Amino acid sequence: MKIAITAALDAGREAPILFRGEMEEAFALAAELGYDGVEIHLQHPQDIDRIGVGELARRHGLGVPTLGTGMAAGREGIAFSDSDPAIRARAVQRICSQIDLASFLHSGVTIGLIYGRLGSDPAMREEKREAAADCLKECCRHAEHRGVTLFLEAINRYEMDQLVTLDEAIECLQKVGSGSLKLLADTFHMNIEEVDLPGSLRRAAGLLGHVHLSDSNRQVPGHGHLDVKAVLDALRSIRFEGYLAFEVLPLPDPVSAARDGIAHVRHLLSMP
Ligand SMILES: [Mn+2]
Repeated sequence: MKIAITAALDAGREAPILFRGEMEEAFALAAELGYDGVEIHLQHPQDIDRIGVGELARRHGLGVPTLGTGMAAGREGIAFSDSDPAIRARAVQRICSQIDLASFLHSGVTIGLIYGRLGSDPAMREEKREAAADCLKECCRHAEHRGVTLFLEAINRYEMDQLVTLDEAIECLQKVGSGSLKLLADTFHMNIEEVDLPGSLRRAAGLLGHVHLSDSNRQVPGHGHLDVKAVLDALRSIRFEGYLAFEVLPLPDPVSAARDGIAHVRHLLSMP
């Protein structure tokens, strides 16, 4: 299993992004502390200099496991489930341009908040559910063409009202049925929604492509009360070989968090 920090040029105080600032600094910090990659969160693909970032990754020997896309949903209100077809088209267009960037960086693309909510009107829920799945299918076709993997994320009920558990996300993934679509398990959301974290991860065997690893309080592993060892053991048992990305609050400060998180996880991974 490989370990990544999360980084963004800028992010709100409450956003679970470990490092905020220039990509040069993010990659240098990740390399210095022994990480394997940097997960980049960005609103628009053109927000970063893709040639420069590709060069940074090569120079430091780091991967870019995935591009986080939730900012576009949060800041612009675009989503796959929107009842307005023009807004759905903008969301699909944004993800397709993220796929183009991911193809250049040998990265993946996360589909989280941009999948969108169903809302409270029962008459609209089924229609919105179908619309979101259709948007995802369209993005999968582009991803297949570009050789990029999309990671569909299950998100807790306070932020989303569909694909809340891993089982629900798996059902959607199987319905869409694309070789370019994998599951993203986020332990913060799972800690709220799942009955049994290791059991849910084992049911995702073969479908899981990426993990957002954070403790119960959205801090780095080891700073809360999640049974991180049990999560890592379950991932080992399903032979998960992707990235564990620390999608966490930068507490008490980014450098201490990055140092503590990797030390804790490497220690647990070294245990039988
Ligand atoms: Mn996440």
